[in-house]
Amino acid sequence: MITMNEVIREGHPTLRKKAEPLTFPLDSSMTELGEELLAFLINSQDPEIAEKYELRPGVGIAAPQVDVSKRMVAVHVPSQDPESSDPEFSAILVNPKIVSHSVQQTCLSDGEGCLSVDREVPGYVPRHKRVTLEYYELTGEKKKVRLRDFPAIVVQHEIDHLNGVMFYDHIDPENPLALPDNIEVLGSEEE
Ligand code: NB4
Ligand code: NI
Repeated sequence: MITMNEVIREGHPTLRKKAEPLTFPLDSSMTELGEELLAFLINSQDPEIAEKYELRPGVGIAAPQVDVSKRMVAVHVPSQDPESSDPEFSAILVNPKIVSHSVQQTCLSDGEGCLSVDREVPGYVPRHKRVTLEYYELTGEKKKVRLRDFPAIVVQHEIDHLNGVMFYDHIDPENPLALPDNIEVLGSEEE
């Protein structure tokens, strides 16, 4: 089981490396890692399990964060509608790629955090509001999905990790709370 002990922190060189693409068929160690990354997110969102294992809640995690420099991430965004039990977007993404995106930008009103960053970094992180994402499932099946708003932001944060980019690289160092033109601020879902 992945816990915070497996998550590498700021300063670790792997977080600044460009991760390697995967080839199919995946070997079982990579399939297992994908499943473990998604299980970590689901566990981290369960208040009892999160407390017991001291997990920070997460909606996304990238393989480089557990020191595996490969292009794989997991995303688990629960439904905004508490009536619905199916998540808004939940997937293990292999070799994910944003193939097109809106000009319109968005950002979370409370900024972003990162499981690999043990401090608060204030400031808006501009993201594309809509993205078209191509990726492969663990089986090798190719997928293409359109995402917007929160799920799109999460996927952009995770793909950045595959390219050695941290969320605060996008914050305006002069004025962290400056809003670029053509940006919409999204009420953060962070509780
Ligand atoms: C990735 C996210 C940071 C901003 C905004 C938020 C949380 C993360 C990092 C965009 C992507 C992890 C991976 C949350 C969270 C909202 C939904 C459902 C019920 C609790 C959960 C809390 F956990 N960030 N954590 N940070 N990262 N919202 N939510 N809620 O996920 O570093 O690279 O369970
Ligand atoms: Ni992160």
